[in-house]
Amino acid sequence: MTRILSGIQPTGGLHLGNYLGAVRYWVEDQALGESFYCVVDLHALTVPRDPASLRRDTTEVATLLLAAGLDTDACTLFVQSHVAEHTQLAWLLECTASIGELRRMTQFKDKATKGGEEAARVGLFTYPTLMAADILAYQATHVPVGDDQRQHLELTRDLAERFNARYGEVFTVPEATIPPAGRGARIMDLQEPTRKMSKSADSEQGVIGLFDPPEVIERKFRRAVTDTDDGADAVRFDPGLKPGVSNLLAILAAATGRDPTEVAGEHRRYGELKAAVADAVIEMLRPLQVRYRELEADPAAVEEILRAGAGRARPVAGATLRSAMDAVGLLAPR
Ligand code: AQP
Repeated sequence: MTRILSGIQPTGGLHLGNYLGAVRYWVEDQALGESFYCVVDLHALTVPRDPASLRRDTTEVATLLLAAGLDTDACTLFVQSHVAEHTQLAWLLECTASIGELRRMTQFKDKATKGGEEAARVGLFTYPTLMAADILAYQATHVPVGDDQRQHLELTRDLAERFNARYGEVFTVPEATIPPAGRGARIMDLQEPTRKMSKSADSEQGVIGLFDPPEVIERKFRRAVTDTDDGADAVRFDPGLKPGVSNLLAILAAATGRDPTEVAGEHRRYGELKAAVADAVIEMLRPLQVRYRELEADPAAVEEILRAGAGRARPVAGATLRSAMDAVGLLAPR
């Protein structure tokens, strides 16, 4: 049976990369099997966060996921910290992972380097084991994520296999479902097309926010960094040699459900391509933005959905936690 699990951080300002790399697939695939989606608020604490903004962002992201099309008749939507089993299971996985393998996580290296490793929070280091617990607690078979999460998914698989080999079959070993390259797997920053579009980018100019109004989207695409040659064949999909143009083509392809090379054949000039991408993204985001405005008017309804979601998630995660505790020799509470 297909069991889907994925999560998103309430880090404020969800962007086009989050949507095209993950959220859109959550919506498309929510009815393929049993699906669980969570707002991973505990992960947000791995870097400094203002409590009021974390609270606000958690509701905002949940509302946005509903606006994007998650249907609670088809899937379970909840907040990670509302299901305590995640952190309990994370401890068992911390005692399965090694310091060496966590040290190899590139996301830790990137983020820890920014403020200096000595000052980095321990949670930033151990967060991949919590992510593994999020996934393994639901015996997920498939985890739809962007390409940047590939390494964390590999770690999750390794931990599941190691735990099963040591203590007996407890966990399903999950597969990452990553969009095809050039179709949303890794959307790049419009100003720095060799870096992924990210919530923590230094400047907002290269990041398309899901709430950006049409004129802002147009302006950001118009100013997108393209590559310097502007010959007749300048518009072509070649991420290695032409990262800026290829990113625009990948966004257009992902937004219109086509292939980036096919899309490239339809545009001769950068300006024309930029206008076409902006139009496609504006049209794609319009219904989401309209629906968001409707849903945000009733935060109590969203809170109720999250409460009910946690109620559905808890027994599933609880059953896995009890099996894992039993397997390692802990006296599982009756
Ligand atoms: N640029 C991207 N292209 C494609 N997919 C992406 N994702 C993130 N950025 C891109 C995918 O979105 C999902 C949710 O991401 P997240 O918020 O849980 O974590 P993140 O990867 O840390 O997101 P950011 O925006 O990059 O935040 P910061 O700046 O804090 O690191 C995941 O499935 C992710 O793959």
